[in-house]
Amino acid sequence: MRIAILSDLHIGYERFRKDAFSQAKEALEKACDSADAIIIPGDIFDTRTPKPDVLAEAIVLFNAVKEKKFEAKIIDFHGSRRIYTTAPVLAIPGTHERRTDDVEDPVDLLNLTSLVADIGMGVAVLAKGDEKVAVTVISGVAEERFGEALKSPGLKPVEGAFNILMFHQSIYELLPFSDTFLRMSELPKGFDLYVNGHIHNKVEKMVHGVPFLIPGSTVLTQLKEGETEKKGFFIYDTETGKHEFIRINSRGFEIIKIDAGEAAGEGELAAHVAMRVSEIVSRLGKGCIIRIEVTGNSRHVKRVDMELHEAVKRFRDDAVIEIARKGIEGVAEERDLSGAKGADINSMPVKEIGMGILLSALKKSGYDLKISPTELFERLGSPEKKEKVISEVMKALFE
Ligand SMILES: [Mn+2]
Repeated sequence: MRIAILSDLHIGYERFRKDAFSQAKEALEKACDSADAIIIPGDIFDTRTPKPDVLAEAIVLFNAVKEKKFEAKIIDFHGSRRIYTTAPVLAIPGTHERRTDDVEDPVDLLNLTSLVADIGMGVAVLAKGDEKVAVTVISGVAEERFGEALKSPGLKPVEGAFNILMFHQSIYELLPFSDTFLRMSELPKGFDLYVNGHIHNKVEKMVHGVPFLIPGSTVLTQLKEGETEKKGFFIYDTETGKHEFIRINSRGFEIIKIDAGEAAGEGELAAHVAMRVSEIVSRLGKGCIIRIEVTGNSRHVKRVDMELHEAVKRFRDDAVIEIARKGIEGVAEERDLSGAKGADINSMPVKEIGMGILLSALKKSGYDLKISPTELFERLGSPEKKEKVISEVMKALFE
C-alpha cells in the first residue's frame, strides 16, 4: 500500500493564508493521485477555534479528497471516539487544535462530517485486497504525559498487518531543550514505521531499525533556518519499504545575515542588502520570502534601520521581506539553550521553547500538582467565558 504522510497544513494561517490553502490543496491532490491512503499527524488547522471561512476552506479541500474513490478502506477501528467513514483518510488533532476535555476541536468537526477519520487515541486497520495496514495513534497527550501514554498496554502492533505508530510530539533528539521531551529510543518497539508531525521541517531518521518520518509543514510558518527547504510530503510504500518526498510549489525562502558592525560607510549597507535581495529574487523567483537578520553592535542603529528599509523598499512587489533585529530568540539561545543545536531549535516557536524550559524547571524542583502545566495553559487560553475558565482551573488545581 502507498501511504501519503502529510502534516501541519495550518489552514487559516493568517500571514500566508492563500499559501496555506493552495499548498494544502496541491499536497492533497498529489496524494490522491498517487497514494492508497492519507495519514495526517496533526495541525490541519492553525487555531483551536477557526472562523467559519477557515472551516469552509478545510471542507472544500477534504470534500475534494472524498471524491476520490479509494480502493483501500478502514475495516476495523478501536478508539476513544466514533468515526463516520471508512475512507482511508486518517487524522489526529495537533498542538494547534487540541482543546481541553469535552470540547470539540476543529478536527472533530471534520470527523463528524465524515471528511476524515479522527483516530484520536486508537487503532484503525486499513485493507486493500489482502494487504492490511494498522495505524496506531497516540494523540491529545501533553508532552510531559507522553512517556506514560507510551506504556499503555493497548499500544502494540496488530498481528498480520504492516504497523504504523503515529503521533504529534516534540522529540528530544530534534529539540534538545527540555528533558521532559520524548527520546526516540523510548518509542515502543515492534512497529514498522513511526510517523510524527509537529516539527515543521522535513526529518528522515531511523529508530529500532525502521524509518521515523516527519514530513514537515506544507506551508512556511516560522521563517526559521530549518524551513528553507521546499515543502512537500512523503509517500511510503509498504511493499518496497521505501519512501519518497513529493515536493509542492511553495515560496522560495532564504535568510540573509548581516553584521551591522561591519558596514562602516554611509550607504554601504543599503547597497550590500539591495544586491543580495536582488540576487535572491532572480534566483528564487517573484514572491519569495526573505528574512534579513541583523546582528552585531553598531553605533549607528538608526542609520542601519533606515538604510535597510530604504534598500528593500523597491523590492516590495517582488518579495516578502522581513527585517529582524537580534531579539528575544537570540537572547534565549545564549542564556538557556546553549546545548541546543541551532538549526533545530530555530524551527520551534518561542512559546514552545518557553514551555519546554518551564517543564524542565518544574521537573527539577519536584513539581507535583493535579494538572499538567501544558493542560493548565491550554485551559487558561480557552475562549470560554473567563469565570468558567477560572473556576475550572481552580478546580483542577486544588480539588
Ligand atoms: Mn504545526
